[in-house]
This record gives sequence, C-alpha cells and structure tokens, in this order.
Amino acid sequence: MIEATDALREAVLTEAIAGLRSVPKTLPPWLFYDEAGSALFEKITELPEYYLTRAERSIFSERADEIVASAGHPLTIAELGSGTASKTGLLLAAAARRQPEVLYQPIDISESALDQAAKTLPKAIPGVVVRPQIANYISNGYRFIRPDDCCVLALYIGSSIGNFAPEEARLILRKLRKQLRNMGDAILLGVDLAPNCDKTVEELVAAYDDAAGVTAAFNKNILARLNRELGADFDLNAFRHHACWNQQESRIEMHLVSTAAQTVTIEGERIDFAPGESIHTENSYKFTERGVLELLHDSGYSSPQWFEDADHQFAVALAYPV
Ligand code: AVJ
Repeated sequence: MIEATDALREAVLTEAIAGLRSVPKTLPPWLFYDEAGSALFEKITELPEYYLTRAERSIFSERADEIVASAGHPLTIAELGSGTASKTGLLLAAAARRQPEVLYQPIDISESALDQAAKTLPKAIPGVVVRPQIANYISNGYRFIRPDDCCVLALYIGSSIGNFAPEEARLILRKLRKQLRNMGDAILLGVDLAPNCDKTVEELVAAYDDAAGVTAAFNKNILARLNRELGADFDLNAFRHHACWNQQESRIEMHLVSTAAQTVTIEGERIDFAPGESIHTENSYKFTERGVLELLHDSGYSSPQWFEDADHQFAVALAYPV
C-alpha cells in the first residue's frame, strides 16, 4: 500500500465507498489524478485523437497578447486545476512582456504536477514567480494572493469545467467569483465545443477512446489507485473501458464495465458487480457559445469575449465579474 496523507486517504476512502455503494455506481474523476494518473493524462494530451489540448494551445499561441491585454494591469495569474501548466506558459509569457514580474498561482491536487510547474516555468519564462497551492478547488478553500494591487486573471482552462454538471459548474464559478472583486479581475474559461459542422460525434468519442489504449489505462488507473492506496482487490482485467456520447446531456461519458459477476473488497466492504454493470467514472460536458454565455451570466459574469481555434474545436471565454 502507498502512504498518502491521512486527510487525502480519508477523502479517497469516503468518496470511493460512497460512489461504489450508490446506484448506478460512480467514482469521482478527481481520483484519476495521482502521480500515475497525472502522467497518463499528460500522455493523453499528446494523442492524435485528443485534439483538445492542441486546439486550446493554438488559441493561446495566436491570441495570448490580446487576451492578456484585455485583462487588467498589472496582473497576477491564478489557475484552478493547473496540472503541469503546459499551455499556461504562453499566457505567462504574454503577461511578462507587459510587466517586469508576474506572480503565477497554480492550484492543484497533484503535488507532483505542481512541483514540475514550479521547477520549469521560472526557468523558461524570466520574470515569472510561482506560488503553488495544493488544494482541491472544488471543496477546499483556496485563496488568491494579490500583490501590490494586482488584478487577478483566474484561469479555468483545459475543459476542466466539463467534468461538472451544470449546477456544480455554476457553484464553482460563483465561488471563484467571490475572489474576483477588484476592477480588472477576470476569468478565462476554456471549453470543448459540442459537435458542430466542423466536429463529428465520432471524432469526439475517439478523443476518449484512443487506438493506443492510453485513455483506457487512464480510466483503469482509478481502480489501480484504490488497490494501491486502500488495499482494494480490483482485477483490472475484469473491467473494460467504455466511452460514449450522451446527446441529451451534451456530454462524453466514461465508464468501467464489469465483464463478469464479481465481488470486490475494499477496506472490509464487499461490493458486488453484475456482468455488464458499470462504474461511471467521468462526464465531460461539451458546450455551445450560447451555453457558455448562460453559464457565465448565471454565475455573476459579463458576456464573454470569445476565442476559437481555426478548426472550431475548442473555445476560450474571457469574462469579467458583474
Ligand atoms: C481534464 C477533464 C479536461 O474531460 O477531456 C481526458 C479528462 N478524460 N480523457 C477531459 C480526460 C479522458 C479531461 N479533462
């Protein structure tokens, strides 16, 4: 078994048991991101099928100066669920062209990812100072630092908002809104687009069911993690990865489907599976421009400035608190 901090182990245990006891069975997607899962996610972002990261990066490559100039001055840049912050460098570099020093505040639950960001970014971009916070931005209090009356540009990019049902998404954005109280504060929200003239459902599903099986491994790592951290006895070969498009809810769903009748034991708790029964591990909501506008309005923000990549796959919305 791997030693995690007591609080983290407790959270993993409570949420895993609660999810596996509910009908239908679920596990929360934040459980994906232990060290192995974060590394697998990095591999996903490089897959030919997973266009999201490349599309968002292309938006930042072309529009970072414009985005940063639209936010207040001088800026500190905060980021919810930063991971290794591989695309953020483009925005930080744009900010560093306008001011001598940029404080970057990445907030993530993955300590290894934060360490990597703190190590690489200041070397790659002179003028950037990194202050990481290890926090689960959904529940725990994270607090932005505001040096010398800087404006805060809060990044919530990478389609991370897509993991949450509309009500939860509004709660997260409203909570964030409370810390964006000064003139010039802004949110930059990155969303994946729903199928449109330039994007088929097949392309969308393929992004979550790649030929090399990296997404399958990422999905199954959630079970491997419960084995490692809680001493559970999931047989990874007795579950298969399944990804599908739910048109009604405008989301991709990921499931782990039990291939047989089986019983798994986790901390003395027995969980029964029927053949074909699934654990719903992730939702990834896809948006229209209108949907994002409504989400932002409902959460206390202005109508956004809207940026799309050339292939209309992905969008970034810049909005101000109202
Ligand atoms: C990190 C939530 C944006 O939904 O596309 C990638 C996670 N899951 N492949 C997404 C994920 C499967 C990803 N987000």
